[in-house]
Amino acid sequence: MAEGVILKGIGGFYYVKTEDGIYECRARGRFKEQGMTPLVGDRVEIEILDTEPYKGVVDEIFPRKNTLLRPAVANVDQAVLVFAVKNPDLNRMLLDKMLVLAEFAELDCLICFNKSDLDQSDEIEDLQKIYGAAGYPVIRTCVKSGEGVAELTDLLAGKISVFSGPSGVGKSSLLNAIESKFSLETGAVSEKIKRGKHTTRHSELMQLTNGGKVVDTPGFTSLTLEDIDPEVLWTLFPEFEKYSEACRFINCMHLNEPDCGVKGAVKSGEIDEKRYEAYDHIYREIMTIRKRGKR
Ligand SMILES: Nc1nc2c(ncn2[C@@H]2O[C@H](COP(=O)(O)OP(=O)(O)O)[C@@H](O)[C@H]2O)c(=O)[nH]1
Ligand SMILES: [Mg+2]
Ligand SMILES: [Zn+2]
Repeated sequence: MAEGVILKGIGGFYYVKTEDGIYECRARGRFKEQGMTPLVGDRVEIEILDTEPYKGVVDEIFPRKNTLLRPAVANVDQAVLVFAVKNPDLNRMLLDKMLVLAEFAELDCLICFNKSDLDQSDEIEDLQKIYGAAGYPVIRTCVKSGEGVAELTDLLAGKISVFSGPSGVGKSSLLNAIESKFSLETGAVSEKIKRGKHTTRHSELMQLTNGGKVVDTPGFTSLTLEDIDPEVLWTLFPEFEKYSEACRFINCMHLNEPDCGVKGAVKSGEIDEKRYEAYDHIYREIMTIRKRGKR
């Protein structure tokens, strides 16, 4: 017996990394009977069948900390949200939506503002203040100069991370800068769409030298916005919490209520206006989707 982590699953074989090496494993038939599919990221116990070459059987799947649907990965420790300030332009609404979904999935987030070489007006400095105040670690990176790459690498050590963010922000470039052995495809969006659209992709955990593991497929989905109860949406904006103590109403949603501590903090500049706007916007979006669903 040995314990390990599934790095890759393909055609009914699971590649399990253990202390002595990577075992090619089948899974016990009873998993299928139980409707259970081993996932990349699963911590498992295997029975060793052979060591020349390494072959085994997945015997037990340990309880999962979480499960993402797309990419299908278990036990993700953090989402690295990568955005650029320019090329493509920063889409803060998308960033805030991704943060809300990650908070809802109880996934830790790390925000990475890449392409700092294109940041002519010190926008990243302001963003570091805003998102730092919300409690998120924020780093500034540049693949061209190497700025922040070592810092990012350190933050990935020993964890399973998914990289997420719009196309073209430099996710693959950053990973290549972290581990030169990766040689992931990078480049203009239009070029990438042309290539192999129909090739089926199996997610895989790429191993970093420092013990970190990164999912090779960008994105994270487990839930959608309409799964979120609009009444608790505001709790997914961590920086609202302390100001909500000053609200007159205990069930204040910080929208139209009088004497609202959160709106007061927006007015005084303590809460970033755009973060509040994102809250208001997402709230209305959830309400619209829910009303449409009821008809
Ligand atoms: N100026 C600049 N360009 C970058 C930087 N990082 C990546 N790029 C470029 O941005 C484009 C998209 O990068 P890619 O890694 O494919 O983005 P992905 O779609 O997020 O994986 C490529 O042409 C990269 O060379 C950076 O820090 N600065
Ligand atoms: Mg990419
Ligand atoms: Zn309030």
